[in-house]
Amino acid sequence: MLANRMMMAAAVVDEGVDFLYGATATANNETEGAASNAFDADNDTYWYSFNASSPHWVKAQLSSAKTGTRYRLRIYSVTDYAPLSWTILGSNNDSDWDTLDTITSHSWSSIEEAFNFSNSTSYLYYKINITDGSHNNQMILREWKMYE
Ligand SMILES: [Ca+2]
Repeated sequence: MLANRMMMAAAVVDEGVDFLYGATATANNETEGAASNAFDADNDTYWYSFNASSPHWVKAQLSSAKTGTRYRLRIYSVTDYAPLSWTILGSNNDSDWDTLDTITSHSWSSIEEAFNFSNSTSYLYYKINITDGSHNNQMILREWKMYE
């Protein structure tokens, strides 16, 4: 029994600390939901870009640079206001951006999914740039978490 429990525990990914939590947040549009709602560890609050043209984006400014390699997105629903194509970008000057992950025409199986990417550079800024979604002029993210 104990051995089974230990095996189950080992199968769970230890993601560590979500370093986007509490980040200084900005977005292309915050008409119906503040950008900071994507970084408050509350699944009930969300960033909502409303009646805004694509791309929709949210940017996090950190107090110290972090080397992200994994992130989680929690969306509104798998069919409504869902991001379908996006890039994850990193910057240290809020001007020059490196593309860290590119997702195209994603098919959501759950309202929260995790994505991994290879990266060995620390960044002070992270941005998700959403180029396609289930609603062209609206976009919602409940949470965007990232881990080293
Ligand atoms: Ca939230």
